[in-house]
Parts: sequence; C-alpha cells; structure tokens
Amino acid sequence: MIKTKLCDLIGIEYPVFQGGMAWTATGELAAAVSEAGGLGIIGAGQAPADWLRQEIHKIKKVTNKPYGVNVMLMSPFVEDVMQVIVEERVPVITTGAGNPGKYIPMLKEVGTKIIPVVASVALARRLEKAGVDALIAEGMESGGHIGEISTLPLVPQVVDAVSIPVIAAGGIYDGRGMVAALALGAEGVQMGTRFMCAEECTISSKVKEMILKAKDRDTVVTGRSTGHPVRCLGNKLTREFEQLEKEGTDPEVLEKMGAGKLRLAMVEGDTQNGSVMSGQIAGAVQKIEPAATIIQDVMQGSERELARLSQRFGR
Ligand code: TUI
Repeated sequence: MIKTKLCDLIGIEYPVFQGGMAWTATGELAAAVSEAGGLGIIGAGQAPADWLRQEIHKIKKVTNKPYGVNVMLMSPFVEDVMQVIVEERVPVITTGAGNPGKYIPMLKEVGTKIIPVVASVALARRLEKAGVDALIAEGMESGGHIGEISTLPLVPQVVDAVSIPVIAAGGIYDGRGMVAALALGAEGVQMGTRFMCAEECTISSKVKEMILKAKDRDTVVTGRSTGHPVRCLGNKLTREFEQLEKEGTDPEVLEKMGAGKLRLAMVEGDTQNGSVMSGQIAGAVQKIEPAATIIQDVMQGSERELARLSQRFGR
C-alpha cells in the first residue's frame, strides 16, 4: 500500500484527507473516515464553538485515531473555535478562506499540526516561513470558496516553492486522481465531493441525489464580482445570483443574499434556493457508499493504476 511522508507526519494509514466541509462534515463523517485509516475532518464553517466541541466529542467516542478540524477563517466565531481546538487538543487543523498566520504560535504550543489550504504560491511561501506543517494546494475545480488556479498547474508550482509536504485537492475522486497527484509531487490528496455521498455523511439525501445526478458541466461559479467566488451545482439560487451580478448589483447586497444558503441546502435539503456547494468531479460520483469503501477504492485503485503505468511505460 502507498505510504507517504504525510502518513508519518500525522500518524494515518492512508494519505487521504476528507475535506472539512461546512454544514456537511460532521463528527459522524469524520469519525468514519479516521476509523477507516484516512484523516476525517470536521467542518467548523460558521458554526459556534459549542457545536464544534460536541462534534469533537462524537469522534472521541468512536475512535482514538487522528482527526482534524477545518477552520473557516471568515467565520464570526473563529476566535472561540480556535480556543476549543486548543482546549480539546485537536491533533490537526486545516484552514480555509484566509491566512491563519496569527493563530500558529498558540496551536504549536499544544502540538496541533497546522495544514492551511492555499490557492496560490505566494501564500504557500508565506505560511511555510510562518512554520506550518504541510499545505493543501486546492485547485478551482473544488466546490465552495475557490481560488483562480486549477489543480494541475497549482500543485507542481506549490510543490516546487516549498519543502513541506503538499496535499492536492480539487477534482480528485479515485486512484487515478491519487496517482496523478503523486506524479505532481503531492504527498496525498483531499477529497470533498465524493465524501458528501458517503453513507455516514449526514447532509440531506436530496443533496446527495443531486450530486449523483450531476453531469460534468453542472457546476457554476458565482460571486466573482464580490471577491468571494463559490462553486455550486447550478439551481434557482445560482441563476438569480448570476442575473444580479450581470446587472452590477452592489457586492454587499450579494453577500447578504448568500448568507445562510449553505445550511439551507445541506441541512434543510432545499436544493433550489440553497447553495449546493460541490466540485466539478460531481459528474463522476455514482453511488452512496461507506466512507471506508471510498478510501479502499482510492487506495486499491492507486495500486492498480501504478501497476498499469509501470507495465505500459516502465523499463
Ligand atoms: O475554504 C474553502 N472552501 C470553502 S469555505 C466555505 S464556507 C463559506 N461561507 C461563506 C462565504 C464563503 C465560504 C465553503 N467552501 N476552501 C479553501 C480555500 N481557501 N479555497 C481558497 C482559499 C483561500 C482564498 C484566499 C485561502 C486564502 C486566501 O487568501 C488569504 C490571503 O491572505 O492571501
């Protein structure tokens, strides 16, 4: 089985992270992924600190294996969330939608590994200097809040710019994606969209059905005019949003319109008026299956793919 520096750094069996998706990656999903040998990550999103503590306790009841928390740096509760992470001695945090620089010293003090998501080489360089343990280079194929560069050009440029381990994210779904990521110099992968269709993922079944039905061209990016581009499956909300953006609507009005819409989709199951954040790989996701099966499929598929490449091109 493929082992990388990332496995040793964190103490996991397989170099597979489950993306810490807001309103989606709860303690149930993260526990299942960690127990299966990957890294399960709770998505703190914009939830209050008490909610996070409760989800961490769910994981601790199920498994002693390492797990993580994703901190969405634009959250109004970010300070309290960091406090809970320190108090609960969370083994790993990932961060998104900003620069986590100012929190690095307090996390290092308690031994929490810090793995920010970056969408550019410049931020990757800055964060390596600030002392982070690894980086997730996330291409704009991903769902949710995205940068501007695709995975294929982003990952090798980040790998060449830093000497800490890099995890590839964006558009990865199976063993082929894992082998491609390793070829680009990554030490592992993070997957979000496929784990949304894990049995243990507690989101509305209506969202899961929408992902299963999605085709390759079904995601759209809205919010470029507000400076916060977000990739979602196209629906009534994205069509309204696109129309307002075309009309030059004030970014503040658009930002307000987006508030609460992710929860509306994921928790309430409103797939027309809610924000169904999903990556471009949604078109490939064909079934609902246990998290452990997803991880085994990625790892066995990687072995198969390596053997095939070696047979075809090896000397
Ligand atoms: O964070 C994500 N994806 C997300 S967060 C989210 S919840 C949300 N709620 C309200 C508004 C927007 C989102 C849904 N999906 N991915 C990681 C990620 N981080 N992608 C891009 C970035 C990023 C972007 C700019 C990281 C840093 C950055 O600039 C920081 C700086 O200071 O240069």
